[in-house]
Amino acid sequence: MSACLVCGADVAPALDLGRMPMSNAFRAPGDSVEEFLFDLRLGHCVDCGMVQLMHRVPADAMFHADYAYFSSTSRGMAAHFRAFGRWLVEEAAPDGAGPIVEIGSNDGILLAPLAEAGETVIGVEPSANVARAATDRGVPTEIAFFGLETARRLRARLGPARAVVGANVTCHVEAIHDYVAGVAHLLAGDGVFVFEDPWLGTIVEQTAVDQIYDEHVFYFAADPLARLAAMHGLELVDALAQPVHGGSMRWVMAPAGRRRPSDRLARVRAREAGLGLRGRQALGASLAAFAGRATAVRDELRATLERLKRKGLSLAGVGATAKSATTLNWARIGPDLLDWISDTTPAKQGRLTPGMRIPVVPQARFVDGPPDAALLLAWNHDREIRQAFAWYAERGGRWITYVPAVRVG
Ligand code: DWN
Ligand code: SAH
Ligand code: ZN
Repeated sequence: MSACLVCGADVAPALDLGRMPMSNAFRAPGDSVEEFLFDLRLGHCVDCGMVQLMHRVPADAMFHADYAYFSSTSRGMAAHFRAFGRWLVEEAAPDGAGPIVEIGSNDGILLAPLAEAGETVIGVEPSANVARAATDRGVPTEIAFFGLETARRLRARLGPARAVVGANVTCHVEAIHDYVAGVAHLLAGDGVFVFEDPWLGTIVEQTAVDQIYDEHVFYFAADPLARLAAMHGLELVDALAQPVHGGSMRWVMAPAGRRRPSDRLARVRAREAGLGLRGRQALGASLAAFAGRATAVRDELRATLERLKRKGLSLAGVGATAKSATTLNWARIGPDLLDWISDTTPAKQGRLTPGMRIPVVPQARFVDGPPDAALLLAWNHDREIRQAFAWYAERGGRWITYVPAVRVG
């Protein structure tokens, strides 16, 4: 048992994925330093229901000046964030003075178009390398972990914020109370806190078990988030489903009593009830069923790759994602099965994947000499990748996917 990071009650175990490396700890070939491992274990709080990791990796071991994930590597995500920015300034926070503050702004994928449109923006990003990419494209960025201290500094300097926004960052923060207290302190009275993260509903429904990894400390659903908001004078007022990362949810919080909770939020709650995610007993049972399905998919994926390999097919992966650290290490898929994994991120190329140590190669390798079958590890960018590589399937190349189930195309 561990203590819930939100309410302090017991966390009941739901799924044990074993010893894992850090998901973005790509290694230099020949590096003999022993790899840091931790217990990747998912649980749910018996009181507030927050689904969370039972053991965490310290934030500064994951987010630093050699962070491997650059958000702007996907064109689909760039389009998503352009639309997100427009929605933010036109619909979510149309009026109000004060800056738009983005937490976890990475290489500026959301803020750059807003800055170009003349909005006052500032990013808060602890990973100095990706932050530098943002400042290089004109996005003012503070290199820091967001929390109450950073919020005080920003408010003193820039005034209360019209909007605080964060994509794929809130669920990453173990020190969640310091973080939400910072948001509450920084927001103007009529401001909004908008954040999107992978939604527990889709993870369970799609058996997307590889969304579970070190950086994802929390797996959000409405009830536990509403409780967290209330602990800081905020209120959960809206929820908008997003197609990105396999199925995310954009949540909106506002100072308590300032905005009427939407019908959309009520519908999301109803969907969560339908998926068995509300109430302790239902949640425990749903997560147990999810764990069973995830284990079956893992076994089938490994068996499928072994079968294709025995038939003499060459196999490789596409997308050295953080998620794939869970898939590959949990299923023990190594260089004996996958020759290499292609990835467009220069910071990952020439390195080995964490744990299983599969070489990461530039995408040109896939173009020059594609494998007989390709494991789509960046399955959340399925459409973008299949379109870019339409020639691959036309030439008889076979895509292997595993969310929600194993499929060889
Ligand atoms: O939450 C997080 C999300 C936003 O990003 C972070 N904790 C870490 C990271 O997770 P991920 O690595 O699982 O994210 P993606 O977006 O699935 O990563 C895609 C990877 O695939 C990148 O390394 C880029 C690469 N890629 C590629 O090689 N060819 C992507 C596309 C679209 C391509 O065509
Ligand atoms: N928002 C981008 C990046 C997501 S990756 C996107 O959606 O593509 C998560 C980012 O959050 C990383 O760049 C990481 O350095 C940053 N991060 C992690 N903890 C943080 C914290 N406490 N405050 C601000 N940023 C944080
Ligand atoms: Zn709790």
